[in-house]
Amino acid sequence: MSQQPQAKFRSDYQSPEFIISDIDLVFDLNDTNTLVSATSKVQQLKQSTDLLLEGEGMKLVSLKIDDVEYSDFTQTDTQLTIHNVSGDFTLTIITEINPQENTALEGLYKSGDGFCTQCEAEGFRRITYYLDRPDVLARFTTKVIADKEAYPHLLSNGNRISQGDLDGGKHFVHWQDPFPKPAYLFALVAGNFDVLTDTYKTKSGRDVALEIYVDQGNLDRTPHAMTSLINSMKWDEERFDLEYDLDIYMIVAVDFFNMGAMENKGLNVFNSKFVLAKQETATDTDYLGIEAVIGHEYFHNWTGNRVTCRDWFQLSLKEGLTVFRDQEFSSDLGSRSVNRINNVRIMRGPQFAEDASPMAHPIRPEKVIEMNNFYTLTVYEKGSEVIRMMHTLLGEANFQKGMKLYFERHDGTAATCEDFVLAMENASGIDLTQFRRWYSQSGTPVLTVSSSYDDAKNEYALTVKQHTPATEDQTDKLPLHIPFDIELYAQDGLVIQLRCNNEKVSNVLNVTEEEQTFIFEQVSEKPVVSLLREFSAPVKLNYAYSDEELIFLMVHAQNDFARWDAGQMLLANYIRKNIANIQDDKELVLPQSVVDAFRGVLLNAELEHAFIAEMFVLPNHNEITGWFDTVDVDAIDKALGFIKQTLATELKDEFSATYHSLKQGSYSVEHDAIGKRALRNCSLSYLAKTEIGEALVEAQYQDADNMTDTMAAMGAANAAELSIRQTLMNDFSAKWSHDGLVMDKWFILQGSNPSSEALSIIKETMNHKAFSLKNPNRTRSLIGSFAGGNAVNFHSKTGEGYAFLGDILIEMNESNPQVASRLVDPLLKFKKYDSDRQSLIKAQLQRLADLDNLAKDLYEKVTKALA
Ligand code: B3K
Ligand code: ZN
Repeated sequence: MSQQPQAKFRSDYQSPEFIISDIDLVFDLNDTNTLVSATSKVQQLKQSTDLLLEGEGMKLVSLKIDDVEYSDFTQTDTQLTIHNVSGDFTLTIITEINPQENTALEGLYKSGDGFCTQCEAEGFRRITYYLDRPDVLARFTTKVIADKEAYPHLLSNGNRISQGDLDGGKHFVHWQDPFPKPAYLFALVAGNFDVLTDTYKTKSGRDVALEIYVDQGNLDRTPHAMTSLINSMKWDEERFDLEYDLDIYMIVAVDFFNMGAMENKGLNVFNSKFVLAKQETATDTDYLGIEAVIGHEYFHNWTGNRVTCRDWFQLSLKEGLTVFRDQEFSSDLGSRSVNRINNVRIMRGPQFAEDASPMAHPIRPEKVIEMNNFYTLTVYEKGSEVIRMMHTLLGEANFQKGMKLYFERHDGTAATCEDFVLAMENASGIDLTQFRRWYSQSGTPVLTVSSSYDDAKNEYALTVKQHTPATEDQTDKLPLHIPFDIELYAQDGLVIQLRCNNEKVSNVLNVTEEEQTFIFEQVSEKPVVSLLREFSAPVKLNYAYSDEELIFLMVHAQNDFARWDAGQMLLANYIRKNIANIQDDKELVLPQSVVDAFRGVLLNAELEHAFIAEMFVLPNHNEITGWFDTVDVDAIDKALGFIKQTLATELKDEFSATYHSLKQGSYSVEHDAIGKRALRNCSLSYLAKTEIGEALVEAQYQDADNMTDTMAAMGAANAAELSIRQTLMNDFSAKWSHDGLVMDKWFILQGSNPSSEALSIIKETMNHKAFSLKNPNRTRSLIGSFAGGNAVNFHSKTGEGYAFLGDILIEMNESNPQVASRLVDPLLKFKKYDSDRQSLIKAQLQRLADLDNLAKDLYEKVTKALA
């Protein structure tokens, strides 16, 4: 490395020395040389007479103060300092940028034939020199000029105030956003699109124009996004009493995008993956993902845009809260238990893994080199769990009072996580002093619980110990305030009311100390306890459940989540046991009682179909990795294979009956129809492991009239390594090669191919005409699924998997460091593996560290891992 990137610390926050209240932007769009003129009203707030502006990768064409050329400035690669300025003044800067060459997809870039922007976190500084920090809020006007034929649609934030034709075949549209905003919420899009329009009447009676812009020819894949948007607007009014505030809401789908989507004020830019869907091209999971992401970006309009973040360390203020809101939205519209199960899987798998990795950080990080590295599962998903815990502690009514107070206090400003907690505390009167530690402490707490029953006194005691192991960023951990939701059951399955000190008490226990004992009275028989119901806190639970107790809970627990969790714990016990058996060369076991418990679930007509399907999803490789200090990749794979095979063989008749009974007529995305397909396809994935599988898979592939069923057939063939696999793969590729978004599904199957030939097939696949490392979706599908979802092949003892990823990362370090920095994650966790694998992985990290142009995204992660 030539120059070492510098870290920023949360504790160093200083309010701005200058602010910008208004900015007028003019863009003259050209592929390789776009001119940007920015006229800002600047105000000096502190003593300093040096105005420091951020700016990277562009040419400064001219600089004026109060309309007069000004030359008293100095420049570095990343900053422009204007000297000797004070009071109020107008600053006009003209810069030249090259969108065509912008492969990092930050700032202004070309996606296909169109132009678009991505400014969060620090992309605006690639457009013009600016106070690019979230606590500087300005009113923006934006005039976009471009060739009229190539770019008939010119979009930016806010409302259209004028438009017209210009010389040379150009035209312009002028936009004004009345809401002051930080630069990261700025957006511009230009292109030739098809548009789906609709209107929404807000509950106070205002009409909002809704417009979804997609590449030409894609209009038939747009209605679901529109429905999701309308549902989001309605839901936010009903549940949070929040209304939309502009006259127009636009969504643009683009093919080249580093993340899912972006909540720019009034003009969301979306990865086309989260907009486009029709039954022939999108799976049910895609449909649900679109609903969730459209909701998420819409909900940001209040939690993120109207109240934004003071500094980037506060990112979870908007992200944790908005994820909580989108999870509630999906749960209110669909199945609450299935949503909860899937969110908990993300926590227990990749989030727990992140918290145990060199990148461990609290939901409000203390130290950042590259902000884009902190759009993490910890900030988002654990951040949402922290909001959820407050919701659990306060209850819905108090939580909503807290939201009201938060908006009363902070609307139109840039706030902190502390501001949010204080509003919740003040509105509810509930003391959150200790709870605040969740914001500053990283790592996953472990709750170790033991119980005893005193039949002379009719008392049941639960002793709860909490311990948070040291993480790479933080050694000393304090006890947290953990809402611990429990329930007691009598042998007949009836719920036992919890009583302490002669009073009924809530199911949510307040665990606040390192060790605490809760004694429950009037418990007339030895109960079965259901612990950590609804995953009431993001912790690991240790409790010595017997098989009988877990099977009891699978049948009798009052809520679906607790039943699912009991099933998962039962499976976990046998996965662990069989991993040990494999290592000790012993026979593998899955008792009949366990098989019968799962048979009971499959045959239970009272359960939701989608829920039954979830019961049969085994913990995945990544989640299991988290249970061990040192991982035996091959043993995990064998143990999982054995359990899947045993359930498939033993329950073949039941799966077969389920499969045949759930065939549906016409396709619909109603939740019930999705549930039926989920269970039918879950049955297929098990049946694929039996002798009747191949024929069923082939027939389903041929008959399918929707992508869910097609992919289920292909996924089953892939996972079970059926001989039909290659035929199906060829057929699919011949049919869909023209459509990158659909081909992503095929690339994922190639990347996660369990065959020992996988790596050479993947290398060959990189030459497929639909593949390109320049497109983040393609890259994530093929390379991401290999590194993150094909453990046996990626961790092959030869080290070839690691070297392959190393090569890709070296290439992407230059073209798109943000995407490279996501792909590197599996390499960071090398401490989990045996010493041979550790040195092979470290050699790849070292190759990266030795690059003299290592981008700060990778620099931050690689140096942390190697430290
Ligand atoms: N706020 C954006 C994420 C921006 C990521 C920048 N690297 C999307 C979202 O969370 O809604
Ligand atoms: Zn978000």
